[in-house]
Amino acid sequence: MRVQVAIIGAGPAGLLLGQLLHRAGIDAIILERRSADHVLSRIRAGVLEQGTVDLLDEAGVGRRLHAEGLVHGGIELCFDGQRHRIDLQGLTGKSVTVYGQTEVTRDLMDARAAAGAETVYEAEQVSLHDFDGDSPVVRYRKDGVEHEIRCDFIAGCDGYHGVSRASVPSGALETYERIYPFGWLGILADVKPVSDELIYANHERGFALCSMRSRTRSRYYVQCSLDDRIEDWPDERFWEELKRRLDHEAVANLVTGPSIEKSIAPLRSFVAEPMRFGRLMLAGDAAHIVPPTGAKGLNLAASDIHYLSRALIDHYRSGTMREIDHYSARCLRRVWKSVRFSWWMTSMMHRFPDTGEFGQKIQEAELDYVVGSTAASTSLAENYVGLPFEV
Ligand code: RFL
Ligand code: PHB
Repeated sequence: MRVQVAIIGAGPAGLLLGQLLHRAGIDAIILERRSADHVLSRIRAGVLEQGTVDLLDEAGVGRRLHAEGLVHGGIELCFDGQRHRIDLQGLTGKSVTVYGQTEVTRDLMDARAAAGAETVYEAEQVSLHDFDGDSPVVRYRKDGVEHEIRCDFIAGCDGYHGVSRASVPSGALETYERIYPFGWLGILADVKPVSDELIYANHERGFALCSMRSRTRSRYYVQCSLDDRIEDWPDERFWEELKRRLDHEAVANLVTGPSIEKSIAPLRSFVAEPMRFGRLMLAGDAAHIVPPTGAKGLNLAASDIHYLSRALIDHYRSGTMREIDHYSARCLRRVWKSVRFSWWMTSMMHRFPDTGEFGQKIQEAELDYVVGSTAASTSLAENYVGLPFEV
């Protein structure tokens, strides 16, 4: 079989690219290792930047997002027992939308099915070949049968553990990494959120985050040890720990209930450069990972797809590689700014085992400065709502 673009991975990056290309009349196939139900069962991101919302509108999948998404004009930072609001809307003129990654993925899957575009789920042993020349090839197995796809380009949207980045010859990629000495334990529960806006809490027992998926479904996280296992955290222990890390008002308003999902995620920053190797372009988590503290992972995947879809559309209109040639550098300028912001938010909000008294005093001064200075809160707000896409 022959297509113009072979997309590896049906996460938000791959599905969004597929939709934007489909609308531009470019034909693409998506190969996904897992089943559609498995992809939809992963509870991940919850906060969308305006640029991501605009891109989802452009892809024609914004209807439910606008009907059900919660528009938030601020976030709260909690430390020393007090909450401080960062007025995102007042400081930047922009807001964010709370709408789960699961819902974004479902909307994109539905649109793809309605368009009759092909996605192969449970594609096994996907392998990438000849992308350093003009005619890349992708092979995979499905139900015991070998398949081969010839294409013009391969989009590697298969996440951090995917095959795309791993197929680039060692030595052609430079990687940068920071592993944080803790994880996040997250739970989802069908209870009313504790507050109308997200609360990011710095407490001596560790970080906590109060988020939500809707007016009746809450998502909460606490910083945990990398050695912790889910079995160590029955619901009662989670709720007790969360309460200890929040202010009195939040504790009084917190509604608890049985968890419907519980998971532990390690935190890391990672970037692979460049993001293009011949006719293979990496996008989203396949190229970079950020700790979730800045809510940037899904949004970065979307901004990569913004640049990649434009570069591919330009290629098929102009017959040149001029935009493809700029793809990696354009993405990386924005990626590194989000990597910096996510690292900074993580450093400011968590307890690190080796901080020491001096480090602790610096963290307290930083928090006090951020909420007390308009310049500093504007900088946080500008990054949180999302830096503009470059042209
Ligand atoms: P994904 O979502 O990992 O999708 C990649 C897909 O590729 C498939 N795949 C393969 N397919 C074929 N062949 C292979 N060999 C393959 N190997 C893998 C996988 O099965 C999968 O379906 O990557 P993508 O599309 O780049 O999307 C990235 C986002 O999922 C990720 O950045 C966010 O979830 C990060 N993140 C957050 N981002 C935000 O913007 N805001 C948030 O509030 C936010 N919160 C979070 C998060 C991530 C978290 N975890 C668990 C990592 C909270 C958490 C707890
Ligand atoms: C979430 O709702 O899952 C969420 C929100 C904000 C973050 C990270 C995760 O910074």
